[in-house]
Amino acid sequence: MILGTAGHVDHGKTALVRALTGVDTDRLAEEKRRGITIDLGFASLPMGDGSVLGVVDVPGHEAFVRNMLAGATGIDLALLVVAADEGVMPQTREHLAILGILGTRGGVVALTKCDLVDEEWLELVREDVRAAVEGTPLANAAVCDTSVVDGRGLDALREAIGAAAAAIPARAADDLFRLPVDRAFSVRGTGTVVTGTVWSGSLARDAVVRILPGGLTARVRGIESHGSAREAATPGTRAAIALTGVEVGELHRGSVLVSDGAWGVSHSLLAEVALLPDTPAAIGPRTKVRFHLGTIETGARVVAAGGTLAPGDRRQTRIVLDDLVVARAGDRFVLRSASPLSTIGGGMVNDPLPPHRRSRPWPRSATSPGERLSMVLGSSLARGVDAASLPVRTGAASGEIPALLASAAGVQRVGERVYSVQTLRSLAELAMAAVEEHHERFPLEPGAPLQSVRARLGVDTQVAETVLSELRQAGRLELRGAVALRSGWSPVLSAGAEAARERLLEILRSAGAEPPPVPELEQRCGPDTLALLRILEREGRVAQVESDRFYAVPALAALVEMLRSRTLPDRPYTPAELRDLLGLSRKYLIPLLEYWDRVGVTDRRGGERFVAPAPE
Ligand SMILES: Nc1nc2c(ncn2[C@@H]2O[C@H](COP(=O)(O)OP(=O)(O)OP(=O)(O)O)[C@@H](O)[C@H]2O)c(=O)[nH]1
Ligand SMILES: [Mg+2]
Repeated sequence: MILGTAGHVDHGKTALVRALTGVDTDRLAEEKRRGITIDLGFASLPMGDGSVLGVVDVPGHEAFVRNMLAGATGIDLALLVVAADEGVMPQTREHLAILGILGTRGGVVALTKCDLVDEEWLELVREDVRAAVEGTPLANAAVCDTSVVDGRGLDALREAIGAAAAAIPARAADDLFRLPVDRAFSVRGTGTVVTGTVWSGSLARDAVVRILPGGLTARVRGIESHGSAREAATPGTRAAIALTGVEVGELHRGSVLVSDGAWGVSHSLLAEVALLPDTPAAIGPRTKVRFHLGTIETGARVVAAGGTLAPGDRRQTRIVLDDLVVARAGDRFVLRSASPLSTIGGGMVNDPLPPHRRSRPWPRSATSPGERLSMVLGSSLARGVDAASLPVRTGAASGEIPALLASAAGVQRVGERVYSVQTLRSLAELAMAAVEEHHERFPLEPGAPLQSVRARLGVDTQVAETVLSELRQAGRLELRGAVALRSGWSPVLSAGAEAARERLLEILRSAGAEPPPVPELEQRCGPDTLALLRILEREGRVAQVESDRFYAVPALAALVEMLRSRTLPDRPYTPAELRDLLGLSRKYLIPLLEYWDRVGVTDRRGGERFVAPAPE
């Protein structure tokens, strides 16, 4: 669990951390010289129950709020410091607003420098503080009077911190690893080291990590937490991670270490944004703002549904970012104006990986993983969503995904992807429409070629197969070979077509061993000839011997009969011999022999053929 300080410059944050932990977190020469904190400082606070809190000490000076943000963003608990002699000051309020935007879940207020004021004054400051924390995450926080000069209140403060920590649920154990880097440096003999708060998941020694947004990979050479070597970095702890395979120059505050392929980077996010009520100006779609998420800081524009965002507004937006960012559904972020430099609002990520660069803002915010799942599936339509990306797209811990899918209504998994049942239903209707349309246009054909039905759906094969097989199971569709037809459908013959079919059969029957080719039949029986021949073929009344020649089945049978009666089964025959035996010209004989080879009546060996005996 991580405790982060907050409060106005010079109010005694660093002194208090030192009194509690023994660590002077102001380590920079410039910090020592100026007597203020500039960058983040880190310490460990052992608690009475044996646990250890990671402590992040932040600067209070208004010029360094961006550093404060990088530190405050991964914390569980806030330690708001208000100097008793000065009371609530501008950065007390700005930091409180930031804690609210970040959704910090609790904390403690320390009134510092109590040795400098009398009780009467102190009571006024307490009132002041109570009013300031109203409506913030510290509204119900304990308020402790302290002094690092006479040591008063430090034990009570420790206890209050312990009680606040106990009220906060631990982070999920089974989740995707993510660590936003807050420092990168190199250590002689060790190499590149980064530090940060483990936001989620665990990372083991020797694991391979990806460094986003660039996508470089590195191997974890060592892990340190609270000053000692560890086998793994665990969620909600501070960690220093030694990496091999990357130069220190390739990492910086804002880099994000991840260990799973599910994480992605994006130039835009869908998010709910709220502007603080007392922010000086509205922001339009072209207003440049600073965007802070984790330790990432970049320029951004906020495109809100319905136009300009006014102070106090809370709306659904698309955020367009200057740089690629790594985010997860449910992540909180802070928006600041570049000039004047101030915190103007912030919000929560709805979808970190919207399907299109110009995806529309969601109609409403979805705050639970289940609601986000249905929004994400709704906007992905027939593309579906990669199941592996669901922890990132919904914010649910990886360990919770099976239960999420099981409990979500209207969700269906197909292989590695997830679809809304509604999407699959409309695909099914599209498939039926394609089949119906084919029946309508080609009433003499047996059905729609499956290939064309699949192409019409325009989805990957596995989804198309699922849709078609569900239609089949529901008894709406029949699949016959390579065609699909509406169940119970059969070619519909008009009276004219019926007559043409009978005429065709009559012509082929009477032509016997030498039937006319299809083009000639078309001239005599009309343009539907081929379709009618196919119907006769399916009915078993004609057989196709070569591409444009069909035989009446009895005529073909008579030829086979003649072939068998005039040959011996164990002797090979040349085509010339067979021509004479059957009395056929070459033009008819050669295609017939090839046809008989295919159906097993004859067996070709070299240039000669054996005639197979009649089956029993
Ligand atoms: N008398 C008195 N002085 C204190 C107390 N706590 C801090 N100070 C003094 O207040 C000054 C500022 O303390 P810091 O701890 O550096 O303040 P900070 O809040 O960390 O300041 P920034 O990090 O720059 O925002 C120092 O000179 C401290 O010695 C206290 O309890 N009593
Ligand atoms: Mg300080």
